[in-house]
Amino acid sequence: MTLVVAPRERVIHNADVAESFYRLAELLEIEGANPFRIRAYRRAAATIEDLSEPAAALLARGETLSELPGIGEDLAGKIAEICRTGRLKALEELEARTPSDLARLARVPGLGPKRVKVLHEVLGVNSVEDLANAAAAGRVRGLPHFGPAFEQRLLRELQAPPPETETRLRISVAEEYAAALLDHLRSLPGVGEAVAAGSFRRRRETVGDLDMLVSGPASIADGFVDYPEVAKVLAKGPTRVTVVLKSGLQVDLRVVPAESFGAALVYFTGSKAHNIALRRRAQGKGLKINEYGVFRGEKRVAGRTEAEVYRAVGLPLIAPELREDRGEIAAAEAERLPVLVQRADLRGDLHAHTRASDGKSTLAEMVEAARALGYEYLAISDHSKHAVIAHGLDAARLSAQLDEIDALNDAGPGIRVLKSCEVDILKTGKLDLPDSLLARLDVVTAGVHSDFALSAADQTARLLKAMDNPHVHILAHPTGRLIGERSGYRVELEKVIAGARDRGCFLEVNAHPSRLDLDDVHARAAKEAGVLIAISSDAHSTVGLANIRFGVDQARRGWLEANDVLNTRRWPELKTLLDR
Ligand code: DGT
Ligand code: CA
Ligand code: CA
Repeated sequence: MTLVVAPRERVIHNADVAESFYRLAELLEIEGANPFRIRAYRRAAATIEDLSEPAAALLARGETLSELPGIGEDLAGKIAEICRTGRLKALEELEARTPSDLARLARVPGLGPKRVKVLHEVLGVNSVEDLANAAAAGRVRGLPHFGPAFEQRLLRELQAPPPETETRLRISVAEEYAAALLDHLRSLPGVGEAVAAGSFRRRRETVGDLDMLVSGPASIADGFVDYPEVAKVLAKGPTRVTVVLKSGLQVDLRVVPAESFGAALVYFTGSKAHNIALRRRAQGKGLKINEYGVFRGEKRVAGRTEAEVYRAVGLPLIAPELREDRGEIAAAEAERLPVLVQRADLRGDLHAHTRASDGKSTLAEMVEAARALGYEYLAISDHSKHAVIAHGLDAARLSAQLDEIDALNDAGPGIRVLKSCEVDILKTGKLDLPDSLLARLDVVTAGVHSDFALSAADQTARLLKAMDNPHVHILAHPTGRLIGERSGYRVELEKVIAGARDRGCFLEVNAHPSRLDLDDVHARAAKEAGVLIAISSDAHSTVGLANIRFGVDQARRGWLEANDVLNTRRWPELKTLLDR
């Protein structure tokens, strides 16, 4: 019998769709297209990036994408086109009529599409070389909004070596690649178990590469290299393969027999430091531990499951998130491992936006989505007025929103809608809204969105001053970092943590996969200081609510139990805790 194998199609990831839309927006901007159209593509890209499931999978299930926030019929059609064909005709046409170097120019720091448009139209600049010549000849400074200082800066930028490309992927992006790879691996004949191990399984905020582990026959390695996303095979032996995907992501695959799967899983989940500590412990008991099993002399005493491996060295199973050699082995030994918080422990979300500021969904849509998740409460926390680009609310608009929320709660929406605000902390540490208004809120989250360049002492004083205000409950994204984009502002976090404790304030683990702020280490420091953590989605659309699980991952890496988390409380208890 001949098996007919359907040709494998390239998997389209949300990152591919978003990249097409961002590129389209960029080229349209260079062309001077309608700003609303440009913004629509950027919003759609952001929505797709926020989806917790591939758009291609939604389409395959017959769901209508035009119901997603910010995505109308036209954009839904374009997403479907990308998912179906891997291409976008509108983008290809635009690329064909734009000089190829202009998009690259738009990425020179300080330039952007609008300036590139001017350079192209007025000076005929078509390439980086053209621009360098024009700047060197002093022809750039005379353009409106450019000036001599900008021209000098441009010259420096053009001479600087290209920035180091960030090669670590955010966990949310890695997850999409891992899920598609696991689907592929599980479709191969003879595959027993298949797991994405390594830093991915430990839920680190970023991953360097993916480490896939499967049990089954060695032939699986051949099926793996046929994966349509494989761009290059770096190494291939009978049971181990290393490839690079078209996206640039490196994937290591190991194929092991079922009796070694648990030992291999421990080994390839790591971390390396945890493995070394475990091996030392095994040696102390006269055992040898490696990726094939636990051995006493030549005899294998464990290896099929992870639990069996840990048991062989006298320990209970340690959750992958804890395997960083940060005291987990001693805690396991003493039977004092934390019972880690889980997504199901969360009773609500204390940080979400609506269209009133920079969200993409309406108040009613956000509330319904939170209800559908089974939450008991959702806080609506739009930005305050100082956040101008986020269309922040002034006192009058917030006040109107509070009335709207009262009316909504009266109508019995099946969930408690909490009145809240993400109020800006001004440079001085003062808040952006009057106390009289803050007093009307159920929960106040305060955050920094400007003046990142203060000294550590000034920034620390600013945050402490904000928490001095008795209306403030939660400090949002305490360091302000954006993973892969900018490091946090300079701040003495130990003082902020102690300050929060002294004032009865809470700290946020912002769950957006680009923030994850506090990070795992500082979340743990907060726990040890006795400060409760709010794990919050910071959702800017209905689909963004699902990001909360990335915050749960980091909280687990920070050893947090349900009791250490503010929003595991039922409303009556939460209400008591919010009475500062
Ligand atoms: P990454 O990829 O940089 O995000 O971090 P990992 O932890 O995934 O590291 P990776 O991919 O180099 O290796 C995967 C796991 O394999 C690692 O967590 C532990 C194990 N491993 C790798 N090299 C060694 C080693 O030299 N000794 C031991 N004991 N384990 C290792
Ligand atoms: Ca890895
Ligand atoms: Ca690896």
